[in-house]
Amino acid sequence: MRLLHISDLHAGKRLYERINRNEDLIYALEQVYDICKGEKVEVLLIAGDVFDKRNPDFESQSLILDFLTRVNSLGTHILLIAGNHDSYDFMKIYSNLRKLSNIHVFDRPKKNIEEAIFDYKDLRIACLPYPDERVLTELKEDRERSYAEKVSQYMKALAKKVEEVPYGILLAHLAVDKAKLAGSELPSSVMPSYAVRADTIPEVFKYVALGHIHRYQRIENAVPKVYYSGSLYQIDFSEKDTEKYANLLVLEEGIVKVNPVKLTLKRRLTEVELKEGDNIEKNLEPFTKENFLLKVKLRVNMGDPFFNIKKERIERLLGEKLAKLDIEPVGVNSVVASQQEGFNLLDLYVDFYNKEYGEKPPQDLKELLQDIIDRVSHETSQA
Ligand SMILES: [Mn+2]
Repeated sequence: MRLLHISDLHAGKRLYERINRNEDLIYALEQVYDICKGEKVEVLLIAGDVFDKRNPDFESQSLILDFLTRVNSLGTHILLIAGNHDSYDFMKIYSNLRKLSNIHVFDRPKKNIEEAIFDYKDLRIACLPYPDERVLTELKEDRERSYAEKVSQYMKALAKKVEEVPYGILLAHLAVDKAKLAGSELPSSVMPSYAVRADTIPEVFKYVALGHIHRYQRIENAVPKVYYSGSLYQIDFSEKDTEKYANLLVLEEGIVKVNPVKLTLKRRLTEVELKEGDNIEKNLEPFTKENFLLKVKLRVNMGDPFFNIKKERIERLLGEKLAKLDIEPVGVNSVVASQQEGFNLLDLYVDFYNKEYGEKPPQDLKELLQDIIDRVSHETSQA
């Protein structure tokens, strides 16, 4: 039997409020659909953060519903839990889908453990939607235990339910300690009392499908196979240059084999730094051909008279591919300094031209510029 584990779809995500990422999500979901079809996946596990916001816009709702119903039409069962970005009450609306399909939505952690269990053939999946601290407290008032301890306790109760079955699986949305965050090799900076200790994940689970952390990884210091499948596309620049996966699980002879399937990206997020004197066209040209979203860091001397021209050239060259232009000023007082040292505009231009084109400007261009400078200084001195 084959299962597929994905998470962190973040439908409705916008970068800098301006760039709608739904086309990146649709591109990824198309691949997920193809895997479900091609590999004859029987159960699709979606480990939370389906939507980016608590009140998703209509376009995002429509694309999610379209995806869920299409996968359902393949005969694949879908298990979906709420993440911290999702609203419990909103996901509760989706839980009605099970009445007319094989789409099973678990909107919040349940007091009655039975309601968190899904059975299918020799498979039993225990579902733990994002355990919000408030909900956790409602389940059991316990001032002695920390948040992480309460979550561990809840996992233990779920584990008891899967003891008797060949394949017990946990589907959860939470932060586990020692997990690596996207875009960083450093371990999770989540407060210790909020990160669930990996060594408290019950070993009775044959596989633990996690959502929350956007970087694909196996949690090494846990006994069972514990995986974050990661987000389906690079959600923001903290995930730049990272690869994305769906985790294909093959259940055979009592064990779960894990086969990550690499996803291709609609748009790759990357960062470019342009230093003073770098050739803008030459440095940005590789990114103009393929599908990128770029953050450009422009280090600029604040006295640079060509600052606006440089900015416009970058904007013109990249068009919609430019997600953000960060200006990093260097040497704020350099204009004053350069004047004191006897630099003039013509020298600055010659210097700039030389750096940009690798040669001195032609004589007639220099004469033209000198003429303009002379006329301007003449006009202004009369004012
Ligand atoms: Mn997320």
